[in-house]
Amino acid sequence: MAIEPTRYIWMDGEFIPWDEATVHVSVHALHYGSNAFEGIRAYNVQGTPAIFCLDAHIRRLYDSCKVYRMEIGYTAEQLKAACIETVKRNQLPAAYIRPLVFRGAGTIGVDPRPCPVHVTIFTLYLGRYLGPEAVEQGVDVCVSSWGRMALNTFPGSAKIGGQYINSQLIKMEAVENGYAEGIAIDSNGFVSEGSGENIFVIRDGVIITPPLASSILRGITRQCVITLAQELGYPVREEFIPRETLYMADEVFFTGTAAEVTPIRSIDRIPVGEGGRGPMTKALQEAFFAITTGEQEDRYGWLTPVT
Ligand code: PPE
Repeated sequence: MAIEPTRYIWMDGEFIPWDEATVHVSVHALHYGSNAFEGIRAYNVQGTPAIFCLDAHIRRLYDSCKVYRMEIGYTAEQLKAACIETVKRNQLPAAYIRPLVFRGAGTIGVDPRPCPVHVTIFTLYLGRYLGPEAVEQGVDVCVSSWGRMALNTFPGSAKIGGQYINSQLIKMEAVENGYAEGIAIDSNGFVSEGSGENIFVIRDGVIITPPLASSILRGITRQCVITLAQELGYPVREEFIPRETLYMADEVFFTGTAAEVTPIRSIDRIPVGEGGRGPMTKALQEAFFAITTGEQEDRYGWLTPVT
């Protein structure tokens, strides 16, 4: 997604013009990947922007920072208010919000603790992540030759910039080979997730998704989809998933803030089910989009209106 500048960026407590939100080349995060971030959507809900799962995203940001000993100098309430205000000031009807906590300039050396912690939030317009037709037609993906990091190498459920170097390898390889996305295998040989999405597999009406112990990010859309599946009466289980389960599935789909609910229509050129979007995936998408468009009531309190 190409970045189209918006007007204001929140940086360390103040709104500044887009072009002024710069850093020095010596910042620790640039050298060592020491940053935590979130990707949050604001949907256009019947004409008013509303931020999706703001509390859960801000909570995860604090969780990620805690693991890496980054002290955020603001309360969660302050950061939530800043996200709301950034969308408002940029007059966006819908947006992708990117809060970023990073280690600034101070020392050169691996230990980040002498470096100050900065917090910034910018917003962008964002359309469909995996292409405009992806949500209806589904995407063609591969199993990556790059594995997801082992549990004792990186904390997979912390959303840390440096860890996305692994995602970059997965994504580049997939795109170079003509696929929309790659699926990583965990260090025990089980299915983990896409470079920027969680994965769900359906067979005989049962939905399965990898557990946190498969080095996945604790996806917020993943949790929403589990909730909606349960409401629809679909059995959902968190289970270790062997690779071949992907090829034998009736339906497979990705979830993520950017990807939303995206069907997978083929894996390694093997069609998934009939090779398009399956009926349960469609029902889950409809339930999801009914909330994000405001067609149905926000019965789980997922939306924070920007007023
Ligand atoms: N796994 C990974 C590795 C991941 O990056 C994401 C989000 C997810 C799962 C889904 O998590 P959630 O958004 O909470 O449902 N990826 C974000 C960044 C994508 C990007 O290209 O940047 C996102 O979707 O915003």
